[in-house]
Amino acid sequence: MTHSDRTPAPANTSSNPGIRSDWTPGEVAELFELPFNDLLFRAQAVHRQYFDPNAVQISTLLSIKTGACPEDCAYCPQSTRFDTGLSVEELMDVQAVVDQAQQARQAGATRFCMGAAWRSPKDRDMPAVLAMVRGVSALGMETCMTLGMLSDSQAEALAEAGLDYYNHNLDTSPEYYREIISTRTYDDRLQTLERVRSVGMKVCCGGILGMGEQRMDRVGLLWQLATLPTHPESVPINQLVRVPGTPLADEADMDALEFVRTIAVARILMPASHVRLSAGREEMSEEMHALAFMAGANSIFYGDKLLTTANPEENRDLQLLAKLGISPEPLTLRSAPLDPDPRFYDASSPHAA
Ligand code: SAM
Ligand code: DTB
Ligand code: SF4
Repeated sequence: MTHSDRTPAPANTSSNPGIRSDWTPGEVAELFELPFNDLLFRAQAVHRQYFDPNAVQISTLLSIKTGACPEDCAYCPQSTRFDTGLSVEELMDVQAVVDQAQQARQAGATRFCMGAAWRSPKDRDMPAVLAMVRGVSALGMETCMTLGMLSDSQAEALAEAGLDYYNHNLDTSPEYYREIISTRTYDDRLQTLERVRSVGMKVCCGGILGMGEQRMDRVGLLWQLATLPTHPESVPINQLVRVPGTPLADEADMDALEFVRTIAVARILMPASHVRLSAGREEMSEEMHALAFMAGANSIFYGDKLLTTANPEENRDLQLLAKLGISPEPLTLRSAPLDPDPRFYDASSPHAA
């Protein structure tokens, strides 16, 4: 199945009057400065215009190639430059990846996100990567990959194989980026995003909060995302997972309300995009999750592992979603319905908690 066989995601172009790509940095900063309740009220109103407020999209992650990455991203446990005690794993077997996707599908995920610790894929890796896309796609799941920078031909090959989403994060503002990564530039990232877009794949692009950046950097990141010609369909907002051995291991705690504010501003700026409450949930309370969903987050990574670090246990998430009356967002892009784990539905009954 290729892209053209799929029903498009919600309208998300600058031609849609509700969706703007001409935000100014001043407007973004003003949103951040609103009184908290006013900000959340606006975010909720926008959220309800575009989405079911009681549904979250469920994605599951798998690291298909782990560690020994030549890049120097200061947050990342997979860089070869930092001693994080991670065991290096070569590119996985195609069938093993498809088996993991099958399990994720059974557990209720509608999207399977495959990540590789590469600066960019080598052409010799592409046949296996493309086979993974086709294999996971054949299960009736949406596919996402994050493999680093792409050439034109790699982007074309992934689109041709039927990859739905490509994740490539801007991570932070252009100014603060220089403090975090030296081995590739912001412009390199924008160029890969442009390549992904030009071959017709959906874009998953967001950033990390809690890396010691200032509010103006959060403004800068969201402004970059919200002024892309077409907003990313998926906007992951990660809270830094502080991994011992990385340069950011001892960063101070991120202010929880500032994190929620950032989600709310993202929701207002990019109303038709899914905003994902991404890494860092293991350290977040139920109340923090509830505020983030109230602010407009409507996607999560589900499953007890992110790429290399921990994510909340499935049962804990099921209980929380049940308490909040939130259900998994059904996958509408496929003709074949998914049959997720019935625990999802048991758990989302009002009597389950
Ligand atoms: N190597 C590819 C790349 O960097 O483009 C793909 C994999 S990389 C691990 C994907 C994303 O994970 C990064 O862009 C970053 O936003 C996020 N990430 C990595 N380590 C993280 C951490 N410790 N805390 C939060 N997010 C993290
Ligand atoms: C994204 O924005 N967050 C995910 C996914 N895209 C690839 C990765 C989070 C990684 C957290 C650290 C780890 O588990 O290695
Ligand atoms: Fe490598 Fe990606 Fe980690 Fe950067 S974020 S060190 S590119 S795996």
